[in-house]
Amino acid sequence: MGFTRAIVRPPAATFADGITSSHLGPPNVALALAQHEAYCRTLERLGLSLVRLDADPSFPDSTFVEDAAIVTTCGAILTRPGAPSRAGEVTAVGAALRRWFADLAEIVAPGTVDGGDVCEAGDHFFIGLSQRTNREGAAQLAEWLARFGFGSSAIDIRGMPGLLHLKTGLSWLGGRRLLATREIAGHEGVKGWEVVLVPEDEEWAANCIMVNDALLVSRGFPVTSALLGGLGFEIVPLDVSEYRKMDGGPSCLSVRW
Ligand code: CIR
Repeated sequence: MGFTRAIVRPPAATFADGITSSHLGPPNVALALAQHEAYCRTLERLGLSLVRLDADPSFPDSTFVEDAAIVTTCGAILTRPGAPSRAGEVTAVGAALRRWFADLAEIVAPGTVDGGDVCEAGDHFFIGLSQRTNREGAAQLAEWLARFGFGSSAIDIRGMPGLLHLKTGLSWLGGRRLLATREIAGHEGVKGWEVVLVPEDEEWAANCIMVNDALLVSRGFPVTSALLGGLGFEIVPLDVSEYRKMDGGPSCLSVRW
């Protein structure tokens, strides 16, 4: 079954005050808003109904809604983001989700989880251990997933430079197939999975999202797009340059179910 809904939230005027390690300079907020609108239109074209939250200037990173919740085919759970400045973001996302998921679960202290560290792959979930997601949070999530019969495996990315979240370097391509950076591909957590390697010098394109039959990929990575197009996907390029400046890729901008 495909996705029918997504939560999105535009960046606020304070967007440039968010956390970043990119050294790409400050984002242009007007351009970020235009890119966000195009992203929303793409999701709508692919058949999704959007829940649009208001921008919140008190949370500069709150456009990255994916980090605040994980939604599965069996239920939803609010995270407890690892960056203290982002902790309050779950309130608005939770309020929106309760309309569809009355018994919303939540990660509790001392656990921390960012949704960007959680890669759904059908009935299996890969959970990244990162600067944002700790062992306690990952264990809580794994236990909650197991209640519905979902499996999970942990992948420690703390020694992998350039990866803020697991999904910065890993995406599900359907079935038993993944797209991953070389380092993640070598991890025992993905053993038994078919891994398509993201081409060298295009590692940023490893974060893509499968929405129904299309694959939403960052624009500007032609080798990756050609590779993925060759696998039979409709490739939909997304302009996310301003989000990249703040360490965010295509998946971060929506919570989909
Ligand atoms: C942060 O550092 O938390 C944000 N500037 C970027 C979050 C990107 N989210 C994601 O990859 N899921």
